[in-house]
Amino acid sequence: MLELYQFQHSTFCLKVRMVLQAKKMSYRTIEIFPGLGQVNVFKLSGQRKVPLLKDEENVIADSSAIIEYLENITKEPQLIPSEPQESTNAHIIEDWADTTLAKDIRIELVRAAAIDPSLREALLPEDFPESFKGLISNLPLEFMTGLTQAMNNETSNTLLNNLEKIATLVKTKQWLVGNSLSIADIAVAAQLSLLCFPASSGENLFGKGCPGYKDNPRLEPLFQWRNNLEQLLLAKDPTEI
Ligand SMILES: N[C@@H](CCC(=O)N[C@@H](CS)C(=O)NCC(=O)O)C(=O)O
Repeated sequence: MLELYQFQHSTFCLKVRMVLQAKKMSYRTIEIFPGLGQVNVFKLSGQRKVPLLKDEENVIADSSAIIEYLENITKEPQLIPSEPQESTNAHIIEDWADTTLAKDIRIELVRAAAIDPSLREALLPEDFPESFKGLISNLPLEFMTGLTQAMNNETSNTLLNNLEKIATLVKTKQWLVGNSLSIADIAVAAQLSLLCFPASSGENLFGKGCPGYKDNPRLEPLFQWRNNLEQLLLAKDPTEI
């Protein structure tokens, strides 16, 4: 059985789970507690980040490397295009989503959490001790607002512009690259979860997200596209994707 070492709310872990769902592969998740729990990840892989996939004696770190590994063991549906131009485009979009998009969205989430104690509490791991939860959601805000003041608005403008462009695109085209689902769609959709948490994030987070994004009418087609994609991964036969 494949084992996915993960943080429940990590977008990179969600990206790998979406691929496992698309390929209808069975797996079990091993929830890692940030900090101490990562010692185990380090022992297994020589690095501390999740997602980490363990398939018997094979241990693979990094979501993109994991997806390549999964693509090699289960071909259907093919998520890394073989046609050279589509393959290049899919990899470039995946890389953009994993780096620039991921970083800009994390900044927005920190901003949103700084002003919303209930979001801060909901983001804690499900098995986080109840007695500490209140403490964290009531932390003085100076620390987090200090962080957000250090960031200028440039990020928000670029992020919003890029997201609006994708929102316009997905109104008329179902897939970002070519005519079928690819790693490009999955990489972008996974990062979007922090702006507007989908049902799969659990009842504590569902509906929460970042003001200015989750409630922005111009981005509605984008979150709709992301929700449709999640539905499709859950419901469909892999050959129909
Ligand atoms: N490029 C990596 C990024 C993975 C990553 O940044 N993981 C974060 C969780 S979202 C992590 O494990 N952070 C813990 C740490 O840096 O100690 C991938 O695609 O898997």
